[in-house]
Amino acid sequence: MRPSQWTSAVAALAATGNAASLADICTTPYAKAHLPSDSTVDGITIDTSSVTAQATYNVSVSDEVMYPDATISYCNVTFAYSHNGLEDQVYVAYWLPAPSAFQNRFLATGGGGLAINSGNTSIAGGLPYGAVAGLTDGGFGSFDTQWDAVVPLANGTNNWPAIYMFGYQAIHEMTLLGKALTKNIYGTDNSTKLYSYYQGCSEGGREGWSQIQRFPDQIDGAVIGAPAFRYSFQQVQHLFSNIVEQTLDYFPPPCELNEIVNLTIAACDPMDGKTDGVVARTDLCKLRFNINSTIGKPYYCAAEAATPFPPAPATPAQNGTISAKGVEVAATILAGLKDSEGRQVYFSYQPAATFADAQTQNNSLTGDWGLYQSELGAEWVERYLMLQNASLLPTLDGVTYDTLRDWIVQGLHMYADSLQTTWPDLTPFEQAGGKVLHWHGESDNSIPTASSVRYHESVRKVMYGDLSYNASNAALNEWYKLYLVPGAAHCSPNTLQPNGPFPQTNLAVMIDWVEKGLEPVTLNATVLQGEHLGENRQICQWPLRPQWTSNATVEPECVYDQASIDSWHYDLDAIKLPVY
Ligand SMILES: *[C@@H]1O[C@H](CO)[C@@H](O)[C@H](O)[C@H]1NC(C)=O
Ligand SMILES: *[C@@H]1O[C@H](CO)[C@@H](O)[C@H](O)[C@H]1NC(C)=O
Ligand SMILES: *[C@@H]1O[C@H](CO)[C@@H](O)[C@H](O)[C@H]1NC(C)=O
Ligand SMILES: *[C@@H]1O[C@H](CO)[C@@H](O)[C@H](O)[C@H]1NC(C)=O
Ligand SMILES: *[C@@H]1O[C@H](CO)[C@@H](O)[C@H](O)[C@H]1NC(C)=O
Ligand SMILES: *[C@@H]1O[C@H](CO)[C@@H](O)[C@H](O)[C@H]1NC(C)=O
Ligand SMILES: *[C@@H]1O[C@H](CO)[C@@H](O)[C@H](O)[C@H]1NC(C)=O
Ligand SMILES: *[C@@H]1O[C@H](CO)[C@@H](O)[C@H](O)[C@H]1NC(C)=O
Ligand SMILES: *[C@@H]1O[C@H](CO)[C@@H](O)[C@H](O)[C@H]1NC(C)=O
Ligand SMILES: *[C@@H]1O[C@H](CO)[C@@H](O)[C@H](O)[C@H]1NC(C)=O
Ligand SMILES: *[C@@H]1O[C@H](CO)[C@@H](O)[C@H](O)[C@H]1NC(C)=O
Ligand SMILES: *[C@@H]1O[C@H](CO)[C@@H](O)[C@H](O)[C@H]1NC(C)=O
Ligand SMILES: [Ca+2]
Repeated sequence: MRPSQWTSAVAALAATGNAASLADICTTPYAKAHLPSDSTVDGITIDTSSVTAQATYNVSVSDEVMYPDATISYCNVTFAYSHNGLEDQVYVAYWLPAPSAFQNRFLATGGGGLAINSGNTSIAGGLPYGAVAGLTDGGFGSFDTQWDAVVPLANGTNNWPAIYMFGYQAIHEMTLLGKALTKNIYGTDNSTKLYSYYQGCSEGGREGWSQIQRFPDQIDGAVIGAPAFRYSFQQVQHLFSNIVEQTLDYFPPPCELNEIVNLTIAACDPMDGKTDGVVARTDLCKLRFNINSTIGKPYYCAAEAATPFPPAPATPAQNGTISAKGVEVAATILAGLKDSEGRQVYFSYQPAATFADAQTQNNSLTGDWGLYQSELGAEWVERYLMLQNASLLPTLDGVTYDTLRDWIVQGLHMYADSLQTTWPDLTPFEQAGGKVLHWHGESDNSIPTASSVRYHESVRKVMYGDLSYNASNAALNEWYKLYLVPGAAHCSPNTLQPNGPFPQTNLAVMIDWVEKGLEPVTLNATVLQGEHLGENRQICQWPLRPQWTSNATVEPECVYDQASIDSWHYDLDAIKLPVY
């Protein structure tokens, strides 16, 4: 094409709402001319002067766990809007593929911890699939500002708009605006369906459920990992291990608990039928492994520097033998929170997960190990329940299992309609044709794997309670499938179980399901580290559990095992109302 033909081609395409290249659409005037209208979201005003558009070409993304390696080019379009009546400013960012790469897809993304977005990580995951992807800053001040920077407004005064923005509103608005922007930019005609997806893990997983539960028409397919939902329980759970240590008055050197984990992995690995370093059946481990057998075994760890995430202080070299007290701490943590009357309040991580919340602190003055506050748990109580502008509690003195129970109930009262995110009746979403792939690492050390099992079970009972167990699971699994990922840690592969599979291609699987009707049975996964790097694996669909017939077999049989299924369910008899 000669330059003059090029120009007229662009003009012709532009006239129909299309454009020829990434450069053509990636200008501020073009983005401004194709903004969504204010009426896309009730009660907002878009600041047209805030629009930016910047193109990036041929950037490589690699070693991501939520999508395979790729080279992507995109236009980053950002703009701000405000809520009428509030003097706020919310920024959204969208990464748009070149028109030739666009495949009629939109992907909403979320964050992790107290961040409402994942920076440039999750948003890049749409580009390999020709999707526009979006994120929001929640109105918290900048794309890098976390939610806790704006809560409370002052000591004792909650920032309710920010609570609801984080809870569900910001992702909802970003999704509506993103879908409208996408249609405008690419000139999608009204008869062409724009497929809409969500992908996120941890807090990002909770955000995904927050949308499905409230906005049934918004998302065609959601890929949800290890969601931080049942929020009031989940956040207090982070403090439980510290209170076990305080109650039992024993503060294990981290190495002691790490060796208990290593011995647990070694003992429970073969229970799934294949000795490969992966505990694919933590349920059998829970039923059969006696953790007391680790007492007296030696441990040694070299000195280590502090790490920012997960946050952990520096540790000196540790050399000793596993004590009965150390094992009692581990066993009490694994049994889950019980109140002083012995009633179950919540449940814990699976055996073979590391004891991340049980972190103790070396006192360099006394040389002893002592109490440390698990940050997410402590901040939840101090900032969001006590409404104090601080990230740690002043002290854990006097805090008991009953205190933790009461904090859970208090959080339930305060945030049942904003953060809890366990509404179990998904009938509207199901009737709109929505689909969910929900996955959770079986060795997750931050969000109990049983938390996902409980929610799947709650939805099953609420929606299909009049059917038999098998018939109701079959009905539910037609559109909402749960997969427990053998050996996987929190939203990531696990260095302690490197041969485990990881479902890196979830979005591709979901797209095939939504757009081609290819319903997954086992979940596609890949080994992402170690000697089997790159090999394909399949993951069994809940409630079936993996079992290998020999060391040489690559794929498991997916078996029905009632005792195993039962081991995932808890009667939370300390809480006198349904806990979904
Ligand atoms: C991006 O890569 C493609 C294919 O290799 C190449 O044709 C193009 O020139 C590159 N673009 C830029 C801006 O480097
Ligand atoms: C994300 O940001 C990092 C750090 O600035 C940069 O190295 C990386 O290339 C960015 N990724 C993408 C896909 O733009
Ligand atoms: C998109 O561009 C804006 C404005 O330049 C920038 O602040 C933001 O970090 C970018 N977002 C991403 C996810 O790259
Ligand atoms: C909360 O404390 C931080 C310092 O930790 C301070 O920067 C911020 O201004 C305080 N916010 C309020 C509302 O007092
Ligand atoms: C699409 O539908 C909207 C409202 O339903 C209408 O205003 C608009 O003209 C239609 N666009 C096209 C290209 O048909
Ligand atoms: C546990 O095993 C891992 C290797 O799988 C090793 O790096 C670590 O040092 C072990 N921990 C202890 C306490 O021995
Ligand atoms: C499987 O492999 C482990 C070691 O990798 C070995 O100890 C075990 O005997 C093997 N099991 C069978 C049935 O061959
Ligand atoms: C482990 O040992 C403790 C005493 O140290 C005992 O109370 C407990 O019952 C033992 N657990 C098992 C499963 O044997
Ligand atoms: C650990 O302590 C034991 C007994 O004191 C000693 O024999 C061993 O050498 C020590 N190991 C290391 C690595 O320091
Ligand atoms: C704690 O640190 C101090 C100083 O680094 C050291 O002397 C002491 O042995 C450590 N305590 C333990 C239990 O390792
Ligand atoms: C707010 O509460 C925090 C934690 O209790 C305290 O450190 C801070 O000084 C208080 N701020 C004001 C303005 O009172
Ligand atoms: C399944 O995973 C393999 C890598 O293990 C990948 O090559 C393949 O494309 C994936 N299938 C789907 C449907 O995404
Ligand atoms: Ca195994």
